[in-house]
Amino acid sequence: MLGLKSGTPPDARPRYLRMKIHIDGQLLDKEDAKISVFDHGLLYGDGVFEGIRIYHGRIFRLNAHLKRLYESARSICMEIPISIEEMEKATLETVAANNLQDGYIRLVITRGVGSLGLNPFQCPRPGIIIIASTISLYPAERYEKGLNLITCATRRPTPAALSPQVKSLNYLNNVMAKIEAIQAGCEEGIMLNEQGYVAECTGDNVFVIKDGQVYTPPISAGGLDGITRQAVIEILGQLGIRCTEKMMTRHDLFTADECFLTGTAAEVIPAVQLDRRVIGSGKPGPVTAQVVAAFHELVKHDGTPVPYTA
Ligand code: PXG
Repeated sequence: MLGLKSGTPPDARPRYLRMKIHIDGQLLDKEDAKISVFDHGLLYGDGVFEGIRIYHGRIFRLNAHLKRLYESARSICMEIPISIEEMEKATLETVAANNLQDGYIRLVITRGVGSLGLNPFQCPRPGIIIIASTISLYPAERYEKGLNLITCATRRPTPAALSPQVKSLNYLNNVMAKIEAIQAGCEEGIMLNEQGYVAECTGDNVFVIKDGQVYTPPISAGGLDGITRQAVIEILGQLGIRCTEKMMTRHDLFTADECFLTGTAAEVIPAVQLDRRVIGSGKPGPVTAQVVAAFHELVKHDGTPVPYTA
């Protein structure tokens, strides 16, 4: 020891009440959940992840998240050492072990332990981490009044560098953009692609409403194919509101009647300013309110039930 004080005080709760974390097939107490400094997930951001919500005792669109996780892994030549069914079981067990009816699951698959050197083929086995906890991304007030956005100078990387569909452990591009937003006093930032078209936000997809119709950038603009985005497109269909994918510039946001963002952590949240310019009335609009209400209704029954634990 270098005489430094440890950052986290020991958990005073009895062992059975402590947060349990899944690592490589074992459920460990939070304090014991540790991985190697030689894991390439840490050394190179080499790995993939998913963020998933639990609402009212149901895991929202678990299968879609698992499919995306395995596709991200496949895209980076990483074979997850357990099947998708085993991953589903491990996820349900971790949620049950933490007695969560509402919360947030983080699945992390690292390249695994290797040597100092990029070569991923020297890492024999990917590491599996499942955290089931809670998340609150934006203050409650922002869901009432709407977010203020900026346009980030940091662009989404070209798909020729790395596919935006890979939810990799290297989120520095998004982190840099998030720093810009926060330093500008905003909560989220619009990210443009290399050509200057709107791709998405740092951790959310974006929708605008204009003359009663809804528009969102196509995935080919460089955003993640968001699972909340997909759910909202379905909701809009059920509400009889037309939703069109369209390449957009900042002009389309400045001139929109309403704007909202979607994401696992954010859910559906209104945005009322971009670059200090007011969008529409400057208040969350009626179409956004309808979508928010329908989304809250959807998450009550659309999901895999969490197994009961006494
Ligand atoms: N774009 C990006 C770049 C994302 O990372 C979304 C859009 C929305 O996709 P889903 O499938 O979640 O609707 C994401 C996902 C966080 C956090 O801590 C962000 C995400 C996931 C988990 C945590 O901000 N974003």
